[in-house]
Amino acid sequence: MKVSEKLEAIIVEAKSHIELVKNLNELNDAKAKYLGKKGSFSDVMKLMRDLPNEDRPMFGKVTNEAKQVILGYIEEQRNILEQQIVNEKLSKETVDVTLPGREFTVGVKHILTQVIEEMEDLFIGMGYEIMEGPEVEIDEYNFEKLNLPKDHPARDMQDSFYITDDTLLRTHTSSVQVRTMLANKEKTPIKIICPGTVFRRDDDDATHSHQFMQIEGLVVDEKASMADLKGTLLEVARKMFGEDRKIRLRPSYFPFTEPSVEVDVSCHNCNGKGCNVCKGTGWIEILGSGIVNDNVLEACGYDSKKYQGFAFGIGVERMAMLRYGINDIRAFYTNDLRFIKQFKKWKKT
Ligand code: 2U9
Repeated sequence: MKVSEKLEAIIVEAKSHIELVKNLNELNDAKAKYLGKKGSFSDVMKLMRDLPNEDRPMFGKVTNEAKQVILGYIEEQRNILEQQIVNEKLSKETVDVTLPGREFTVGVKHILTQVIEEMEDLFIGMGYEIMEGPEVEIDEYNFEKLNLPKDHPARDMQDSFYITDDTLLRTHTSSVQVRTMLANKEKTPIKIICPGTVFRRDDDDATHSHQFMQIEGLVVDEKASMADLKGTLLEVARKMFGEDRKIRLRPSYFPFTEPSVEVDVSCHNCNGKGCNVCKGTGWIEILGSGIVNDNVLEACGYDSKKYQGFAFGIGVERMAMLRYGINDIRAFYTNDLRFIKQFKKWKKT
């Protein structure tokens, strides 16, 4: 058989073989069978040894051309097989657009944050500004400017965490009101609320915590009266406990206000008839307030003959406990998701 016929036979065989190859491994085997060291082409190349020198270039040329043809078949088949692999992968990875979407977790603001933000909205609507201040405070701003001189017995009402003789963890956010007045010296009106964390030495139990949150408010103007205070407190009570609520004021004592009052709201559970929430009285105590003591106005740089003010203090935890029927203050701080998640879908009724 002539060389050209041999090559032709190899090409025909290789073509039909390669076309039937089903995967890349088989394709590599086929390549070795025809073009490898021990393959069909090596056998043909051995014939070159017996050829006269002048015929060798032509021999080389034809065998090389035949080799290129087979390599072409191999590459063609490789493309087909690789495309098949891609197609198979794609068909397995198809997206079923009818499947329900994956639910992802949406966080919820802590209930104390929600209550604070709600109160902030209310007060911003009434023209108040929100002020913040440091949690580590000096004795002068936490007590002395608020008519609580050193060794005054009323300091016992707010057992404190002292850091040095003159610095402590603030026992109320009133120190922020003091700072605001000192920074504004007789500028009026002052109309602020001061939300924040406060600290008092206490044994923790279901109703006491050594750390809790307050929103305190202060208005100072030439005519900021008890009537203004009462109207403001009624807004707070209604915002927190419903539009039908009433309030009543009872005389009380705070060193920084004179006169001072304790504020009760008509029970939101029984509408004032008497139930276990209001202990049968129809009223629930929600906050303390009063007319700013003249000594405080003077100590903070305001002429008490010209200016008058009112102030109030709201315990945020207490407010939330009453509103949602929470009976253990520690639930706010232990971060049990079963507690926290309950306030996700709450809507005001
Ligand atoms: C200035 C002048 C007066 C703030 C006030 C209360 C009454 C009050 C309590 C409520 C519950 C504290 O969180 S609580 O335990 N607060 O009853 N706070 S008047 O009076 C001020 C504050 C600042 C310059």
